[in-house]
Amino acid sequence: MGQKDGPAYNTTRSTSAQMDDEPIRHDWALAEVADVLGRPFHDLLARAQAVHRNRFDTTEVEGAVLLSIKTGGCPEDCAYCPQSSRYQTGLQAQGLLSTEFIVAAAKSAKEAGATRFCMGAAWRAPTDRQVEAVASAVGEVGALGLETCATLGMLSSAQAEVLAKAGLDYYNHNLDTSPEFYGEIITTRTYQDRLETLANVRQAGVRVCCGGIVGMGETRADRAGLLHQLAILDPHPESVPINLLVRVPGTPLGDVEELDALELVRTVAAARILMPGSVVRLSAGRASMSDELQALCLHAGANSIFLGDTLLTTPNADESHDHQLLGRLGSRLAAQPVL
Ligand code: SAM
Ligand code: DTB
Ligand code: SF4
Repeated sequence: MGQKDGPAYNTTRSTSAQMDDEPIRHDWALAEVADVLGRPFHDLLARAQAVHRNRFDTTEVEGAVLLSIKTGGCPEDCAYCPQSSRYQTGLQAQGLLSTEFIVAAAKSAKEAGATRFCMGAAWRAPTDRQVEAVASAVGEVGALGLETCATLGMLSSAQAEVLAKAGLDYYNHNLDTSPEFYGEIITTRTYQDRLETLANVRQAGVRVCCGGIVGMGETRADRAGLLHQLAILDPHPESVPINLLVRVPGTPLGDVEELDALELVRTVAAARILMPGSVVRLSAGRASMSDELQALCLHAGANSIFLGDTLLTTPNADESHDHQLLGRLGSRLAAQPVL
C-alpha cells in the first residue's frame, strides 16, 4: 500500500472536488471536530471514503503483528488493562523475552504477511538497561526487512535517541481518551506525561503511532476530545490505532456497557477525515466484531489491522478468517510498508 502522491487517483473524484483536496490541517477547533464526528452518518462516511480514496489504495490493508515482550505485573492503574498488577485477571506474568525469541516471532510474522512488527512491554517507563535490550531486538527485527514498532511506556528523550539509533521506525504511545475523561481511567500518569513522551519520540526522529480506546463509558464529546488532541499534533501521528475496548473480567472496565458499534465507525471515519495522510488502524477489539462491522470500518477509512491469534494478552480475530474477509471485500494485505 502506498500513499498517493497527488489527487489523480480513481474514478470517484468527480463526486466532490472539494473533498478530494482535503488539506492536512493541525489547527482543528474542538467544535469542528465534534461537528465532523456528529455529522449525519452517510455524509460522514461519504466524506471519509472520499478522503481515503484520494490518498490511499482502498484495496490495501496494512498488516501488523504484536508481540508482548514483557507481560503483566505493571504498576500503573489503567482501568482497561489486564496487565496492571492492581487487578486480578488471572494473567501469567512474564519477564522480558530474549532477543532470540523475539526475532523468531518476527520471522513468523513476516511469513504470515505482516509488514510491521510491534513489541509491547507492560512497563510504566523502562530503565535504560531495558531500553538497551529492546534496542538490540529492534536492530535484528529491522534487519529482517520488517518495520519495527515498540510500546514500552514513558520514554525520556535520551531513551528515544537510543531506540532511534537502533533503527526503530515507530513508537506507540496512546493518549487513550479525552483530557476530560482521562482521570476516570488512569491516575498514575498524566495526559501531559503522555504528550511529553510523544514529543521526545518525535524529537528523536522516530515516527509516532498514537491513538486511543473507545467503549470505555466515555461520551461522544470525549471521543471528539481524543480526536482533537490527535489532530492538533504537528505532524499528525503517522499511525492512529483506534482500539475498541476488550472488556477483560477483573479490570474495572470488565463489565462496562457495550458501545453502539456505529460510534466506532464514526470515530474511524472522523480520524480519516481529520488526519488524511495517516494510517488508521482498526486495532484491538476485532475479535468481537462482525465481518460487516469490520467492513464498515474499512470503508470508513481504516487501512491497517493486527494479524495473528493474540494481541498482547487477549485473543485477536482469527487469521484465516481475516484473509477470507479481505478476499470477500476484494482487498488484500499490503506487500510493502504503507508510508
Ligand atoms: N505499557 C505501555 C503503555 O501503556 O504505554 C505499553 C503497552 S499498553 C498495553 C498499549 C496500549 O494498549 C494502551 O495504551 C491501550 O491503548 C491499549 N490497551 C490496553 N488494554 C486494552 C484493552 N483491554 N482494550 C483495548 N486496548 C487496550
Ligand atoms: C494499540 O493501540 N493497541 C495495541 C498496541 N497499541 C500495543 C494493544 C492492544 C492491547 C489489547 C489488550 C491486550 O491484548 O492485552
Ligand atoms: Fe501498564 Fe501499559 Fe497496561 Fe497501563 S496500559 S497498566 S502502563 S501495561
